[in-house]
Amino acid sequence: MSKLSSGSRLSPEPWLVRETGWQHGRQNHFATILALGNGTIGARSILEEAPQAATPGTFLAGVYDAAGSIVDDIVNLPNFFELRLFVDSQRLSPDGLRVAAHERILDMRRGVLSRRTVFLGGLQGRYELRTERFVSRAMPCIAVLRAWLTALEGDADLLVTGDFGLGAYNTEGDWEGHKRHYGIDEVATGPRSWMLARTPESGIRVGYAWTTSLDGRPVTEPVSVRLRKGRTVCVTRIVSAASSVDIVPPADLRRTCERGLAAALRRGVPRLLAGHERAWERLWDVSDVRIPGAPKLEHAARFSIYHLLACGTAWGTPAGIAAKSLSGEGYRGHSFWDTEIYTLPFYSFSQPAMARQLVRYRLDRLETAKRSAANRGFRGALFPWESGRTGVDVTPYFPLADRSLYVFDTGKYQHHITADVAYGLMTYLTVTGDDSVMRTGGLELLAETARFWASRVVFSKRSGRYEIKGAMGPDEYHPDVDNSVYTNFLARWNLEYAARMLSDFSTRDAVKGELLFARLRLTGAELAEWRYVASRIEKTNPGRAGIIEQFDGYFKRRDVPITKRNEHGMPAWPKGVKEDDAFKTQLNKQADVVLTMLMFPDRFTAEQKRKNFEYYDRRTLHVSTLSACMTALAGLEFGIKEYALRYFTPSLFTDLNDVQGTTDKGIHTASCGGNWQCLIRGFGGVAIRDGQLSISPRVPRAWKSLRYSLRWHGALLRVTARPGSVTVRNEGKAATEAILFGKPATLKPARALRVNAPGA
Ligand code: IFM
Repeated sequence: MSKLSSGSRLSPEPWLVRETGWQHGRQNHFATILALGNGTIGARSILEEAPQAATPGTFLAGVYDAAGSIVDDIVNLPNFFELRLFVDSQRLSPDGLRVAAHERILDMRRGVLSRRTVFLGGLQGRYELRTERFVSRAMPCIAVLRAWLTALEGDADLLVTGDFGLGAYNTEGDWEGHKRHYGIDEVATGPRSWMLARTPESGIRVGYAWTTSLDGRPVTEPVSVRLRKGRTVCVTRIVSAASSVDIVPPADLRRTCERGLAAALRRGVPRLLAGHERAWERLWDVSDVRIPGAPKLEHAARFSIYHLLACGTAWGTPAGIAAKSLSGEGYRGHSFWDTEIYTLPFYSFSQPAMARQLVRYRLDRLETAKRSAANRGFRGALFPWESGRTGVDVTPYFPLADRSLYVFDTGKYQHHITADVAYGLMTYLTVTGDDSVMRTGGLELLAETARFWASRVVFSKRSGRYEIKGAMGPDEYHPDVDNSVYTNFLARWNLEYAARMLSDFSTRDAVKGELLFARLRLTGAELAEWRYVASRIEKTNPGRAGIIEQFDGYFKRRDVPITKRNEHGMPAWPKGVKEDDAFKTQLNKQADVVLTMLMFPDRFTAEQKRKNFEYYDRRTLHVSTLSACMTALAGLEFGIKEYALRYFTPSLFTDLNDVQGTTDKGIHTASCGGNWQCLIRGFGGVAIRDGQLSISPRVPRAWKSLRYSLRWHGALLRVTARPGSVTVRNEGKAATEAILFGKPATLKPARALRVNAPGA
């Protein structure tokens, strides 16, 4: 048993997330927030006995299937953390026994979930069950569960089976019913059991190898033992799981799983645990954020970061990060613009190897995006609004009574995803300086996304400008609109950036440039065309009193005041308007104009930012968890602090407090990434100005300080921001330039530099 569970070295509270007391109705919320993962394996933390109505979730990154469903689902696989323990013939579970005490603790620092439950009932009164589990951060395919059972009041008969249910199913998509996305090809039980499964539609192979032991002896078939009063027995399960997404050729899958299991058994649980803890320690060393004067905020911030780390991987698994990470079936495990605009800044600044993998996920799907553009009659590449295994758009649709198909508007109109993907590439490149991605597909991606926009715009004789018709910005209440500000800005940026990067490349290396241009059938004239189109894309309409119209005709829609707030301090839905009718109004799900100003701060004046922020705040319901974090960040960057604080706290507690009521389906990773941006960009004052790192913190007095680390072009920078000053220590090997409170500074290796805020 680890030191933590024995209670001798309890981690300090700021690292713990607790479930105290058994609440049947909240079990799926806790299953999400206590979820474990290493980026390759994700496991929802339902109780080991899988009580009724629990929604288990065991996922391997990249394993999707569409059999029985309209689009890819991330496959819900057998839950290897399930335990079948029977005491005096009764299943040890809250379904049949009373729960006298129950607590689970996720130690975010170590990525370990521990549990203590005292059951009441059966013949001999009280039984104590303690468990500890982790998904190894050091070995991508390994998961470990240990359970200790003690009969507290008298002897009891214990029956342990070594197996777990092999019949998991997916439930996302109400109208499709339960879906079993794999069939078992082979299964063998013994001291070392294994199973091989296959997904029917996508043909992915999945393998597990595992052992279950009771006090060190393998459980090959159900074992009965007499449990003496006060004596503790220990059940250990070690699992090795992998899929053909990673293991090529798939024929090696069984061997790979067995080899993984053998290696884990050789190490033994204490060493596996120690290696796992060290790996988490290394991640936290760079990714942790400290707010000494605001422990509750620090705790919630750490929670966001924990979940970002739990779904990130640098192991090369060819998968993206899903909107709900690997912690639930929500959104069927699909990736959205959430990756590039919300989470990639965290990974780029904190775990660049994980960021690189996300960039690769898109680069590797460029050909599919090109086909998708062609299918819709455009040139270049159109990235999918929802992306799964192949990069084909997997936005759901469903059949209507008249046999037509209802396709979600989001997939039809949110073409801004294509520019978001290019923007994500820029973020990664600017922060890490790793231009190898440009030479291995990045430049091509920029060229094809620019081509898409050049063919997506239409020339208006009336205005003499290029327009983007039939689009949808991030505000999903207004589909099929013309000249969405966010879309137009991003398209313009995409065209300009692609032209600049490609012409810089060919200027730097004429020979390689020529080869690249030839391969892409690209000419200087095409770059000039992109620049021309970009300079003439319909400008935002600064209508009444400098307020920018979110899209053509927005001002003509009904203006409905938001007057009430809910218990989380978020706007309450105005009476008399149905959600389906929101498109007829100026009510927003999230504020596109504010987000645009945040992404292109230099294109707007301070007054424009304030006015537009206030105008749209009065009309934005923040129904998406992607909204509050960005609004808080905009509030900080635009100097409207009172708003920033109003939205920052509810956003930080999105999943801990289940602010939107959807956390049972999985963690909102975009919100986690947005919270990190709010802390580091907003309060920590980190910005990129003309490719340079700039740090001008805005730390509230009550926080005393904000401490964080950044990776910037390979250097590791430790930042201590205080109200009125910033100290940066460069732990890299080379000097690095930065702008601190507006002043250029050289950060020398192994030295700390302190700069005071002007006037401090
Ligand atoms: O990408 C988001 C979208 O902006 C709002 N609905 C949820 C999606 C996934 O998080």
